Amino acid sequence: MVNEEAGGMPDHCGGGVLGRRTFLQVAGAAGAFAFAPGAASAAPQPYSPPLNHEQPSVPGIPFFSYHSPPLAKFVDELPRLPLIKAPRRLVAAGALHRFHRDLDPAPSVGFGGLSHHGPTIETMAGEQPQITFVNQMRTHPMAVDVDPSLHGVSEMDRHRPPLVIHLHGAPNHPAEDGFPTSPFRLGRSVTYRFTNPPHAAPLWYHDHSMGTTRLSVYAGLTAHYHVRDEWDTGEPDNPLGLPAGDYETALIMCDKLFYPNGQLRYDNTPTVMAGHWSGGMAGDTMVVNGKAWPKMSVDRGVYRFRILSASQLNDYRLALSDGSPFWVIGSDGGLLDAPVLVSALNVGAAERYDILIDFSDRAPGERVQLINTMQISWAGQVNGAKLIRSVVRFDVGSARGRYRRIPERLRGARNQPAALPRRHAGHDRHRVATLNVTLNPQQLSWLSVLTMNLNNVPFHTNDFEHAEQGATECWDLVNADATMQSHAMHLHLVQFRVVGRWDFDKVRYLAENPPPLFGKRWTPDPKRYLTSRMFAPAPYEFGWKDTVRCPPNQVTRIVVRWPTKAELGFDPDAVFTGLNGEKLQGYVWHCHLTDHEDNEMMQRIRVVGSGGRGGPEMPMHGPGHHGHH
Ligand SMILES: [Cu+2]
Repeated sequence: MVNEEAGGMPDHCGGGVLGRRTFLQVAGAAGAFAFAPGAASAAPQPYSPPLNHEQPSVPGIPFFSYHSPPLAKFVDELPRLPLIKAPRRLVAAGALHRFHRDLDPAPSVGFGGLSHHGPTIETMAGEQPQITFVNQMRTHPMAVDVDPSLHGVSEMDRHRPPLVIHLHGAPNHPAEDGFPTSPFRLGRSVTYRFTNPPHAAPLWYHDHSMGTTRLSVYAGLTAHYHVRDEWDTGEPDNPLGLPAGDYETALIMCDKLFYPNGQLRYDNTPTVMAGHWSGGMAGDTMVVNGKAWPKMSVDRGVYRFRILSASQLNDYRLALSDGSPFWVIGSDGGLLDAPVLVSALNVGAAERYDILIDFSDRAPGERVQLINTMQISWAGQVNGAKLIRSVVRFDVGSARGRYRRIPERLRGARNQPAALPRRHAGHDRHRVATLNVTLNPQQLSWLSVLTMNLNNVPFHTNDFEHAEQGATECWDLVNADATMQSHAMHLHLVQFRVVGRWDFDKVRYLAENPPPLFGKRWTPDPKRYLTSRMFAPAPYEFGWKDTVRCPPNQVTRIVVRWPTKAELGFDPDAVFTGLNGEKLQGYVWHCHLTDHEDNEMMQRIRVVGSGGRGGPEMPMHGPGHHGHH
């Protein structure tokens, strides 16, 4: 089921040319998948995301990749990540963690006393929780995989791991957003006052240190941060009728690889020597909430699962093993207007989806799995890595659950939050960004010479993006990557909307617009190379998003409005002092495949006030610290 826009790509996005029609059609298409109020009798067809843009199957080199020791599935209970309201202080520290009953405890890192991941922070919309994060990490669990040839990485990172705290999806002050080149180490701390969004949303916090994010995220420094509001309260009597308490479960999914002794492993093939950036790590064991292939006992009722993919490379396509449908009720930035019935759900790295699964009609003793059917990335396949099918098994008990119905609507009705705005009212600027892999002559350490990048420029370019506060922009994210890799693009500070995707002729695009040497901006307009009509986003992508999947051979269009200083209550372009005394300015945007962001696929962006474009870059005499508190 693919929705197509009636026309091709419009000439430009200015003055609303992108088209009211586009958005209305898109919105109308979404309605077709949603429950119309009072139409409960007409059984809707579950939506299934199309398969034609996913990774192709390629022959791999058999026996070429390393494998974890064989592990029995579904022997460990799914751990419930503890909830914590308004913590004052969270320590990041190493600990031994057992990933499976039959594996020995292994070095790991976690927040707040957990040996892996961290507590789910529960906080209210509009609040500004102030939290002190302390770095007590000594030897990095993945010390052997630290690659000092990467930009921003040093030998010190092995035994004094850097830490950068980023609250993903929040409109934070730039000094409290976790600038990647501004880490703190053993014994030091930062105190951030986060800015919560104005409505309920499933955010998450994680390490964002330059060049080592993939290793620290893999080792455990990821956790949920759930913003609640007067409707999505998290209490059993919430006005939306959403499952709460024992019937609401946060999941963090990540495919991993283990040494026989239970230790986490990152070098998944002999082409990747430990200590050298690998391009992308594909595991062979699905770990959920820190346990390999766990099981969960469920009552016969409706459950809410808050899904976060902390995968480093692979996208997942989630489904139930018997094909029965489930509902998606929210995405990165909060709830959808109405539950979307699906038979499968694509989840890219760093994306969050909020889903409901109804076990009401199942017989006691029945078992059903949440499975993954997404073909793994090309690079992983070449190295012989295989798709991981099982995720978690649900064992249905005899008790009846507390929640027995799926809400018809989540927004726009009485005693509900306002419906999602249909679209931004116009577009002030059209921006093309290229996602590519390029030879980097300055980077001669094994595979990292294949630098992943945005716009053909490295992180430390002066030719980075400037957006204007209050401006609405449409971005065409052109996946020109010859390796057929799907990327997951993330913009800090904002929540955006997905407009749609086109197929394009990548070969001709590259041939007629050959990229110059790495370091020179390269953003050819893909308009002339489109080979399809616009595909509407999946109906579960219609809400607020901060991370978007950019499949291979496609142009993915998003629309983003940059907030103003007055709306934010602080200047998003304020010069601030990094933790090591350096003057900084701006935010970052990047691919959230952590191997990619660690090797240049990340850039700064400044969100300037009017007239700010000509202002000084990182002036030497800025204010010593920001003063919005
Ligand atoms: Cu990427």
